[in-house]
Amino acid sequence: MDISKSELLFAEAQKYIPGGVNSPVRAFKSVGGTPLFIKEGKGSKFVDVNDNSYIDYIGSWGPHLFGHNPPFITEALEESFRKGVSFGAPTAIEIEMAKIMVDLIPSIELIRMVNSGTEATMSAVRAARGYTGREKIIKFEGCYHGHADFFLIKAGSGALTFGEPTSPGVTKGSAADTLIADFNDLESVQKLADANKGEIAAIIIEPIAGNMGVISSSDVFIKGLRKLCDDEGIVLIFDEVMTGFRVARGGAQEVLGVTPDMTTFGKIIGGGLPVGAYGGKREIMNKISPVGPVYQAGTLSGNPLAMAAGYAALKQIQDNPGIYDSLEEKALYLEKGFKSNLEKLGKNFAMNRIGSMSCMFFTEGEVKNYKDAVSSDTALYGKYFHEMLNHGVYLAPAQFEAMFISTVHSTEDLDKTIKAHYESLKAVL
Ligand code: KE4
Repeated sequence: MDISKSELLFAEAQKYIPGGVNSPVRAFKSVGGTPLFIKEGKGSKFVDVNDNSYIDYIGSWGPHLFGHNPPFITEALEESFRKGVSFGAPTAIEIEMAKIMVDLIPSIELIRMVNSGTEATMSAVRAARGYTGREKIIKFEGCYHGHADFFLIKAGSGALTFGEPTSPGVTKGSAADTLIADFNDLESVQKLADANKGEIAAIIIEPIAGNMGVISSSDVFIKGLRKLCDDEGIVLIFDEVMTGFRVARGGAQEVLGVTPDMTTFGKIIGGGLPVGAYGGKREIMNKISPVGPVYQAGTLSGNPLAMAAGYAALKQIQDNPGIYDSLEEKALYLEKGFKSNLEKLGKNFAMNRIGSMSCMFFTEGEVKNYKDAVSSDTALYGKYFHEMLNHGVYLAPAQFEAMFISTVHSTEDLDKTIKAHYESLKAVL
């Protein structure tokens, strides 16, 4: 496959941008080879600068629930940008956006728009610290909550992929208040709570993790976590930047049947534009400036252009709850195809899937926690990734990520992907 134009652009990009990319996971570092420069997307596919077309399963790392450039989002953008893209003053569409989020997520009483998932999670933690007057937080090894200093300790996603789960540049001071527990291990949380009585402001978790590959909380664990937070007066924050409006209309909190005190969002709620949000109980959110003393701000927060795209996406979700049945059908079809291939090849690689978010791990047996996940053969994943690319299927360029299906992935796309999956595994095994 000719990728010469991407090679030229990548060489040029590295002269001006660290690693030639504006976000590390795009650099293909863990799978090797040259990152493909994409020039346009349409529906379930996008095309690189050498006009190679791919069925896209990253969907911009989650935002494209409806595929690339769905008409209702492009039309909303066209109508909006002619009136001005940002005013730095309140606009009516910000109320519509907040209202629809409150309507769709029962645990949200008040919500604040920001510009990324990172901003959402760091602001939620600050709100919890301001509300409780406590300083420590608990996060889980392998979970990724964006790149705020105090999260980059044993983090997932790119931090895990590049083997720097604890990033240089994060000071001992900012790391000191971050305690690490083990995902799906309630005892590891209880131990930290007992050892830090009355000092823990919040526990932040990806209730269905997507940054160490896909791993769901067990029922016992997540319900135990809710009870522990109630008993200890700890704010429970669900980081649903990836799972919000992805795994169900009500997100992971609907799938798991557990109500957090706060939730963070991103990705899908921006319809592909930079939007994040954090929200939850009124008594916590009323701590946020200007109504409360906890400061948080953003020049472009809630700007009308991003709100237009995000609102169009959420309106589509609100008006068409049936899309989640269709997403489930497509994802189940693909999962069955993959599992049948694995059987034919005599491999029982772990496959975890919740709704239209899934991951196949290059390790045999079940993957139920971080330790299981990191037993995966990442080198083999890299070879598989490139084989799939050569078959016109674009997956996450790293084992510890998720694969996303959109409402516009056709049966033809899925059949082509299942075939490519079989050929690729046969070639690398
Ligand atoms: P952003 O700041 O990248 O918008 O969101 C950070 C974030 C927070 N919480 C969760 C659960 C997330 O998955 C993310 C971002 N996800 C990664 C993909 N695993 C973004 C891809 C990238 O870093 O380029």
